Amino acid sequence: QTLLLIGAPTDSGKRRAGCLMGPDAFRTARLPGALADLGHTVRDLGNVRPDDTGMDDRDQLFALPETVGWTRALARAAREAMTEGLPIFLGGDHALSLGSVSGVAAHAAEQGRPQFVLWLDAHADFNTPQTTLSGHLHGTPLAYVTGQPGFGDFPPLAATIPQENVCIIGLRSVDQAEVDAIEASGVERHDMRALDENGLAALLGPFLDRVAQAGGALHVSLDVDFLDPAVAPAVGTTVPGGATVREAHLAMEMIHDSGLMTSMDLVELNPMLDERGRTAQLMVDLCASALGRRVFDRPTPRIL
Ligand code: DIR
Ligand code: MN
Ligand code: MN
Ligand code: MN
Repeated sequence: QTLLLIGAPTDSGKRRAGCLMGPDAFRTARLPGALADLGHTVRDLGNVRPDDTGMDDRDQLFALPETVGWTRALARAAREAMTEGLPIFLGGDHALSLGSVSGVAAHAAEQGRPQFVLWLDAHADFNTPQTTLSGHLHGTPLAYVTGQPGFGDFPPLAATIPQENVCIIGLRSVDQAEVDAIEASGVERHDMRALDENGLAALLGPFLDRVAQAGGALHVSLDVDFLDPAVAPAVGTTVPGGATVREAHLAMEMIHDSGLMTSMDLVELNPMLDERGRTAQLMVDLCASALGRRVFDRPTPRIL
C-alpha cells in the first residue's frame, strides 16, 4: 500500500502546548521505517501549515481563528491525499480531526461510498462551540463532522457523516452536555466498563462487520488518552482506567485484518510530557499493527 504521512502539528485545540512537536516525535521514533519494513511504500509529505483566516478571536473559545485555519488546510490535504493513498495524520492535538475527517468524508462522498469513523478516546469529543465548558476545540471534532449545529465559523461540510457510522471506544470522561447529546444520538459508543465486561474484540468486531457490509471507507482516530496513563503518559488530558497495551494492539490488529481502514489520525501526543519517548514509541508500534505488523514480525528485542 502507499502510505502518506502528513504532519499536522496543531496545538490550538487546547491551552497546554507541546503537541506541535508530535509529528517530529513520530518521525524520530522511526514511524516511516517501521511502516516501510512491512512492505509499504511510505511518502512523508512533511507538515501542513494552517490557512490564514483573518478572523477575530472569540472570548469563549480558545484560538478559534487558528483552529479554523487548520481545519481548512487539513480538509484540503486530506481530500487530496485520498486520491493517492492512505493518509496517516501525525498530530498534533485532536483539533486536527476537524480537518482530516471532514476532508476524507468529502472524498468518500465523491466516490459514493459511506464514510465510517472509529474514535478511540477517553473523551467523546462531542462538544459544540456552544456547549464546550473548556473552550478547547479539540473536544469538538465528532460534533462537527456529524453535522451538529453551532459550527458556523468553520468551513461548511462537503459531506456529513451519519451518526450511526461513528463508533467510540474507551470512554471514561464525558461532559454532561456530551452525555445528553450522545445519548440522543445514533452514535455507537462503548465506555471502559463495556470494554472490561465484554473485551475489545466483542465491541470492535460487530462495528467492523457493519463497515464491511456497507462497503464503507473507515477512518481511525487514535487519541493517546485511549490508553491508560501508566503506559502512555505523554498526553495533557490523562484519565486513569484506560486501555491496556494489548487491548490497543488487538484493536489495531483487527483493523488490519479487516482490510477496511482508508485513513488514520495519531493524535494528542505531547512529547514535552513523555518519558524518553515511550509514548511516541507505543503509538508508532500501534500504527504498525494497524498496517500489518504481527506479533511474530516484531524485531528481536535488544538485550541491554
Ligand atoms: C473536555 C475534554 N470534554 C473538553 N476533552 C478532551 O474540553 O471538551 N480532552 N477531548 O482530550
Ligand atoms: Mn480526543
Ligand atoms: Mn481524549
Ligand atoms: Mn496489509
